[in-house]
Amino acid sequence: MSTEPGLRQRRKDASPKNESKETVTAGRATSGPVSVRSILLLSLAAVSFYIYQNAATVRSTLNLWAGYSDSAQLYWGGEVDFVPDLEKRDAVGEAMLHAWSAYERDAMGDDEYHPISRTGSNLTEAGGIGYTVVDSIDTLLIMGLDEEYKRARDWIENKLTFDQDAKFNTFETTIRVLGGLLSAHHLTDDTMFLEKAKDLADRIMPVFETPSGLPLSMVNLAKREGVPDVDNKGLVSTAEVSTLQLEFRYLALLTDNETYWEKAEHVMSLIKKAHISTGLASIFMNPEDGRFVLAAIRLGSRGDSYYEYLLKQYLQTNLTEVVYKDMYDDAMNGVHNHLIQKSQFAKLTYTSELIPERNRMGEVSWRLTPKQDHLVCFLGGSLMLGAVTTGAVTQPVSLPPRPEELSPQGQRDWATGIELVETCMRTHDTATGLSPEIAHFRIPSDNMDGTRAPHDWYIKGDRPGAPAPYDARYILRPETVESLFVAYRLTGNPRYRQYGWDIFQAIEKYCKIEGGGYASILNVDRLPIEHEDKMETFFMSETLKYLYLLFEDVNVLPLSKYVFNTEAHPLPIFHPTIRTGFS
Ligand code: DMJ
Repeated sequence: MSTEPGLRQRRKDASPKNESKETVTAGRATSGPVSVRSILLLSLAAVSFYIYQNAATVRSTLNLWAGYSDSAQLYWGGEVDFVPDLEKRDAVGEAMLHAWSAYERDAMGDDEYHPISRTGSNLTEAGGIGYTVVDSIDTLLIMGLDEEYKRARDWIENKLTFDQDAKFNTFETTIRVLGGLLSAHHLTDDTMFLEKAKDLADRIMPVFETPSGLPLSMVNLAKREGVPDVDNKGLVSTAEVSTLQLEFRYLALLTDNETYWEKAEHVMSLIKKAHISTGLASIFMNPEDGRFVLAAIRLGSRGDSYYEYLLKQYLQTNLTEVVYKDMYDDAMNGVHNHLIQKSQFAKLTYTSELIPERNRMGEVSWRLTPKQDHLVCFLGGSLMLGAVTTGAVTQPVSLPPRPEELSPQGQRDWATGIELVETCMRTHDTATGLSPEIAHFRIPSDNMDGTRAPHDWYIKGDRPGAPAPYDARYILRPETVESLFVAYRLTGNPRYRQYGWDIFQAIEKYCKIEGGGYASILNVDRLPIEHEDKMETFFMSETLKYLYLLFEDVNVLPLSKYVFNTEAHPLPIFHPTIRTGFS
């Protein structure tokens, strides 16, 4: 896929690094009056402390000096730079090789990898389903890692079987494995991938056999049976049922089998029918009656990719299915009216959650909770992409878009998208430069004054000496770099590359395991760091892919021709031959 020679080829050609070894001659300290030196040191300490306490303010002041006024940030008028940065791209490629080689050495074929113990494990005792191999294979292809790709392909052809008598998560299996196979098929035209994809999809299809047609959360792949999620009383999560559509629709196109399309599309018609008046969706639905149940409303876990796929279904079929534009626009109005907030001090744009509460009379009220999952960081890029498509008054819009090319809603979404990307970057203002799993934004009622928390946000439960709370982890998630990739492709603004590079450097510094692979860390705001022995499959599938593409030639996988599924597997945009069955 690269327009440049593959990474292996480039590595052979690479000349030794020109490392300049600066010799510093330590001079003797000038023996000035002690008091002057002390004053200088004290002032330096005071300035450093002020910068630490007021990182966001200092950063915005520096941005203003550098010419990034608020409006300039929104409609980038600076130099548009779409030139590939091959050195940085290849550094990310080397990271992929470091991750993949360790997995291949220690755990080839296993679903998951543990880089510290150098072991692999499977999701169930029945056996693996190619979770890591299939999730990573298109990244190997895109990066030109041809030998690794060939071995991965051979493993899929000869060793992978979906005949596993155990229950697997419907959504995760679809986005990682079915999505990975479809993407590999598209990039190579190799029918082996399509055959495997059909086999897997046919084993998943029985999940749709419920009274409503909403798919069950789990599936037994050997028995071809949907299995209810007893932990959640048989309910299904909204994001999970509504994040299968890109994959099943593309499979329908490739196989001419409309059933895949119809089953997946029926879910969307149910969601439209069950419509909550705000345009938002609660995070659980009932597969018996196809309705929403009273539950939290949020853009984070169990909600996130519902919003993502509303837009992407509209994009996948080349802006032809207006029903998805309407549903997406409605949802984004709900997001703006109910979930978007400004932080107390630095006025950062963030998203909150709505939690339902019942009083003794059974009446429901909604509590606004200022909690933003790292997962929500997909939204910045998504809003920007929506602004130049559903929010455009002309097609195609310029890159970057001019305000007059966008509708009022498009302008609103563009602005919010850019602001959310900035906020997600501010959640990287931690000891490691990495963002936590969950950030809580400060509100007056939380009794956190400025002396206890230096930021507009904090990590709940993070106390000196106490074990790291769940919220403090960084598990190699992709959402911020996903948005940086989209923001860069739509603007050519080099600041997004710089942000991506900063995150990549932090990953290299704190998550890289010398013996091979990368590991999650338990607390992004504590040094020295502690690792957790796990490299999530989305690190190779998404995080490294988006970082690589951030520095790659923009003609590789252009957003005008591709939609990325929620696991970063690129699927082509096409013109549908099947008509939308609902409006
Ligand atoms: C991925 O599996 C997908 O991006 C999903 O939509 C959300 N969670 C992970 C990555 O964080």
